Amino acid sequence: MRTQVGIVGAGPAGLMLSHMLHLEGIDSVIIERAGKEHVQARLRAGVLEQGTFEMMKELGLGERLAQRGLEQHALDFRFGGESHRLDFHQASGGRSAWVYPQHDVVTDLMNARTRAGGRMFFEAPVTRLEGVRDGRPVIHFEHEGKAQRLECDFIAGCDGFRGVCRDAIPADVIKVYDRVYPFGWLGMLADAPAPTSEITWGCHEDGFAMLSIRSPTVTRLYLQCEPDENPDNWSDDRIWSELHKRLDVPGMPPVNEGRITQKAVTAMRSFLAEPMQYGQLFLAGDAAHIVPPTGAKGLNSAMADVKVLGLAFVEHYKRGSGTWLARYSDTCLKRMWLVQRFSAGLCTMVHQFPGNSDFVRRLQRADLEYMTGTVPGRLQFAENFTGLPIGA
Ligand code: FAS
Ligand code: PHB
Repeated sequence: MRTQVGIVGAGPAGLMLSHMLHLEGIDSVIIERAGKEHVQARLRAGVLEQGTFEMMKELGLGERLAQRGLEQHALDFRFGGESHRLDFHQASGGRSAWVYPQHDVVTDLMNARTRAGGRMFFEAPVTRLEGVRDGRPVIHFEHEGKAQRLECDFIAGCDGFRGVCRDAIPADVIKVYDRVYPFGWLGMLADAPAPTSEITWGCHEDGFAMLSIRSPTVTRLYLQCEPDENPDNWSDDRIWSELHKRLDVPGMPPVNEGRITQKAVTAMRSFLAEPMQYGQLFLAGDAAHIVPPTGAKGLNSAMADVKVLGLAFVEHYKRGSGTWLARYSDTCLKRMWLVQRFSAGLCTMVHQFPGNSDFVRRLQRADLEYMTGTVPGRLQFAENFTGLPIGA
């Protein structure tokens, strides 16, 4: 079997890249180890940057987004017993964010690839890559009990943090940067309408909390917890009690309670691998980087990588130039370090770290007051939250 671009992974990065290439007449094959239903059902990110929203519309994926996406103009930070609304739409000169769950993005992309007859193999784990430096890359995978191989011009490693593609970069070439945080997020879905139309953060001395939105009747809720927390330790009563304590403030409608339909703990990590390319192998998305979900940058950074990589493949195949491919890693890393900076900075600002001194807690409060209460503070948050420019 042969294709121009072999793609490992059918998450948002792999699917979006395949869709972009198809629109430009470039052939690709996606190889995914999980089943199609499992990939589509995974609950993850919930917020699209302005650039991701525009990318989906430009690439013909905007129909359901227009119907179901909830445009966001501000975040409500709760600290000191008060609401501090940060209008990032006004501060950024009109840029927005959209609540549109990742599983809806994946569904839109999966439907588009299926309609276009895209070649996708599911329940097909990639076992190894061969020849990424000699100009004849091969992806080895298993499918329906048989060993298979895909010959290609290039390999896009879109196989997430626990994939195999990053390991194809030799240890004396790759450098990884890693920080694991001493807390996690207990994430929940509840059948309860959000009390206001805006995502709300609780920056409380007992720990962080967030109320986000998935639909007019479903809220996405998060509570800072131990990194290895067992969700079963959290009864519904304990969950609602902590959410009210960390989020409710006088003068604002309290959190609405409802049936909790999903509960899971997400670890918090900052990770980045350099370089993001090696020979004919190009890493995109979580295969190259992980950010704490605080800044809603995981999905959006994957899309930013894919936009750069897709345009670079178009330049190669349609204009015969390899300039952008050669610069892919540098282009993505320049933006990704700024995304790491924003995500890690927010995460450090709003969470309670074990052993935090009173001095550090007071600095956190000063950071929050500067970010929400000054023009430069609001502008810096707004530029990052709605999405930094994506370099070509
Ligand atoms: P993905 O991990 O989505 O996709 C990689 C794909 O590769 C998977 O389908 C996997 O099965 C496949 N794969 C792996 N190894 C393979 C192999 N050997 N062979 C074939 N296929 C293989 N981001 C936010 O912005 N906000 C959030 O609130 C948020 N919450 C998250 C919660 C959780 C529990 C997790 C894990 C992540 C969360 N993220 C969040 C980050 C998340 O959205 C990622 O950034 C996003 O899925 C990245 O997309 P991909 O790079 O495509 O990687
Ligand atoms: C989410 O809805 O998952 C979400 C919203 C805002 C954030 C992070 C995550 O800053």
